[in-house]
Formats: sequence, C-alpha cells, structure tokens
Amino acid sequence: LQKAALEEIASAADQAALQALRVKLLGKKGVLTAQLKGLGALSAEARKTRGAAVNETKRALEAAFAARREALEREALARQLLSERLDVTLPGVAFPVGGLHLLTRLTHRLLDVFRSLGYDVAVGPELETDDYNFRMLNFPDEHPARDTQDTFWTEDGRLLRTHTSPVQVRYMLAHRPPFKVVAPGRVFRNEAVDVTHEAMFHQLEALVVGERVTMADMHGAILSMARALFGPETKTRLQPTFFPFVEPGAEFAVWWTNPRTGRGEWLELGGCGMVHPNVFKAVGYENVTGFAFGFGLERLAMVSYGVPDVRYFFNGDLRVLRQFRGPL
Ligand code: FA5
Repeated sequence: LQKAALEEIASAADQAALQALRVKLLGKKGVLTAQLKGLGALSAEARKTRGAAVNETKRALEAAFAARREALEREALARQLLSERLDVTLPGVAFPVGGLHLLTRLTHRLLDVFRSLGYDVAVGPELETDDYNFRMLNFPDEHPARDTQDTFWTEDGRLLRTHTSPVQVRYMLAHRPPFKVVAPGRVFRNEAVDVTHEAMFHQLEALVVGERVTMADMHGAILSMARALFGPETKTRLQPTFFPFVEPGAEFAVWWTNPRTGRGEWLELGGCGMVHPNVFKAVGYENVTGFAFGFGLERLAMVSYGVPDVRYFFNGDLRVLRQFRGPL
C-alpha cells in the first residue's frame, strides 16, 4: 500500500488531485483510517506491531503530501512569474501634457508685479447685481453710459458683470482704507464679436485708497507696472475720457517696443482716474482719496504675443493652444 500511495502522491497533477487523494487515503472513510479501525479486532500483541506500522505509514504519507503540496506551489509560482513577466526595456507610452493658458500665465505675471508693489489680490463674483456693477459706481438709472456696457441680464434681474469695477465696491465695503488692491477676472458684454471684441474677456482692476492719494500716485503705479512688463525705459500716457466712477477720468497707454516690428509705439490698455466722490459716498468712506484703473488682458496679450484675432483665445483650437503653451 505504502509504495503505491507514495507514488500516487508524488505524481498528483495539481492541488485538487492532491486533496482528493488525501481524502481517499487519510480521510474519515479513507484506507488508512479503515486500517486503524480494524486494529480493535486484533490481539493485544498484534495490535501493537500492526498499530505502529500503520502509524509509520500515516507519517510517511503526511510527509509526502506536504512535499508534493510545496512542489506544486513552487511550480505554480514559477508559471505565474513567467506569464506575468514585464519587458522593462520596452519604450514607454508618451502621455499628452497640458499647460496653462496664455491668459492665465499673463494674469499670474501681472499679479506677481502688483504683489511686489505691495498690492492685495481680490476676486468677486461673475454673476453680479445692478447695484455693484452700476448704481454704486455712480451710473445713474437709465443713464446712457450703461448702454456702452452691453449687459447680459438674467431672468431674475441680475447680470453678468460687464467689468471688474464692481470688485472695487465689494472690497471697499469689506475693508478700511488705506489699501492697495488688484482684482483680475472674467467679464461679459453682449456685443457683436469681431477681431478685437469678444463677448467674454478678462480685465485687471486696481484700486488704491488712502488719505492723500493723488493723480501723481496713479501715474506712478501705471508706470511701475508698465516698466515691470515692458522694461525700464517704458513711458506712459494719459488722455482725458469719461467713466462715471472716476473724476477726472483718462485712458492710459504705454510706450513699448513692438517685438514684431522692432519699433516703439503707444499701446492703449484701458481706463483710469481718481475715484469719484459719489463712489466713496456709496460705501460710506470719508476724508479719503483714491485712484483706480482697469484694462483688458486680451488686448495686452494680443499685442505682446502677436495674436491677430481675439477669438483665438477661447475657440479651443489646439494648434493655437499648443503654440502658446507654457509651463504649469
Ligand atoms: C472699463 O471697463 C472700466 N471699468 C475701466 C476702468 C476701471 C476705468 C477703473 C476707470 C477706472 P472699458 O469699457 O473701456 O472700461 O474697457 C476696458 C478695456 O477692456 C478696454 O480698453 C479693452 O482693452 C477691453 N475691452 C473692452 N471691450 C472688450 C471686448 N468686447 N473684447 C475684448 N476686450 C474688450
């Protein structure tokens, strides 16, 4: 029995076969168990020698089972290692890499400049109320100046902000002067889209309020920004214009060297002026003066990077996006 059983165990094909064999030989109804049970019928002397022999066989079988199980496990592992082998010399798959949008990078650059000049950075909601976008900025009701802003209204009487100037009001209500703050963000205007006009674009607003803030301070701030962006020789120019929330109001331009032509030229950036007394009144400020300015980032980016059409910024054309892709 022992020799045949040992051979059978050693050649069991897998764990299942081995288990079946174990039941057949050592199980409750197994061959060896039957033999052990049969011992009772023997004489004391015979039972002793026979019992020892059966137990010896049982130990031998147990050892054989253990050895075979281990061998099968080793084989299975070897097979698995072989089938799941990785070829580490294969070239990798190149994943497409994203990047920051040109306007995002320009915004970061501008914020860096203003932070270095000691400005706080604030943001406001894109969905605004008439109060913040117009009324508290000294746009009288039904005033024609509102029409210049081509407003998108919502059904509940709110609006998509037409400029970043409402952030001025929100900031003044939440802080006490003196302060310097800039506010970048998206703005929306319901106007015919063309090469230089989008329905959604970006502005950067600046507001400085204190006890004796002057027009000279405003000129200095615009000059510092222009020089940080375009170099130490850069000049700035102010030309009178009208905005309800400033008095006097001006358009500002910076002198820069156009890298495409190599020639110096004026670049109109946006509006500026001394904060109108009615705006201070609306937020409850007394005995302070201040200046504000705001300009369009697309305008700046178009000229700086030679982008010929404002619509390229947001139509998602990967050829354009890749061309201006910067580091994250
Ligand atoms: C304003 O929006 C004022 N809030 C700026 C201001 C702030 C004046 C603080 C005084 C004090 P304006 O409507 O001119 O002003 O717009 C400012 C800039 O936004 C423009 O110079 C232009 O660069 C840009 N811009 C205006 N409309 C569009 C448009 N449809 N698409 C792209 N850029 C535009």
